[in-house]
Amino acid sequence: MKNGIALITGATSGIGEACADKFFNAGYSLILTGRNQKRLDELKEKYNALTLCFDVRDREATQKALASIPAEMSAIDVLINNAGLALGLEPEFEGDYEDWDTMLDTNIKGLLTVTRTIVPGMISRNHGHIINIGSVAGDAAYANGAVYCASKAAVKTLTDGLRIDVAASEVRVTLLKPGLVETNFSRVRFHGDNERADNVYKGITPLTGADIADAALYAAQAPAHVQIAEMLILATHQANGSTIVRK
Ligand code: NDP
Ligand code: 8X3
Repeated sequence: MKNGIALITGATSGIGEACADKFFNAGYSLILTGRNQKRLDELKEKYNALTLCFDVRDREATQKALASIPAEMSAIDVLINNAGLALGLEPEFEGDYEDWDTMLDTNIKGLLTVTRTIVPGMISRNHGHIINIGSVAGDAAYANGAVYCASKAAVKTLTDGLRIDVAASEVRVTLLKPGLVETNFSRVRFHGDNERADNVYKGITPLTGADIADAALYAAQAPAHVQIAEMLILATHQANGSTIVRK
């Protein structure tokens, strides 16, 4: 049974990969994107997916890749804007300019380019669902994370704005705000320092990508008149972006 077509950005790892698995098992056909061609080849094989290799920071490459989706796969039902990252953890007055550019260009402008390219088709079909992956980090700044937090606050505002702009249509817009999820996120944040990354998840049972994928699928499968606007999903023993009680 085919449930529809889901396009998931950043599907080569973590939350995006878990969404691919969950949506595939729920009967969706998949369009999966990322920059890691090898991982995309593995996912193509595993899920019989259409895969697109591009960097969301490259607007032209993003538009070109999305324009290459064949007609039979182009009526996208669910877009999961997941590709994103944090880089560095230091005071705002000491942050790395390159890290800042990468976060802002990926988390904000990359998400906007994909949205701007895919949503017009949803509007013209009067059908579709955009699920943006924000973060608890977008609710309030935490120490040494201001730029990442700001990028996710922007995702929250862009999601709210999109929901307003499509409100006359049947298109739905959801923001998922995960807390601590054990993925490659911290390895990326700490530029490959695995020991430092592992410490992020010590003394607490973190969320998994599958936990977030469950929420995404729940939102996507809600009846057509139900719009899950926002979900904050935290690990038990995490109260917000900066309160984590470790055993
Ligand atoms: P991962 O590092 O495991 O996955 C990130 C994914 O994003 C990868 O598939 C990566 O693909 C893709 N990606 C990163 N940069 C780009 C880019 N420039 N162009 C295209 N794809 C890109 O981390 P998570 O799964 O944890 O992160 C997914 C999302 O969830 C992010 O938006 C993150 O901010 C958010 N989030 C994560 C939380 C956590 O605790 N882990 C909590 C809250 C939100 P590739 O390397 O192939 O390009
Ligand atoms: C990722 C969660 O708290 O590490 O967005 O910023 S956190």
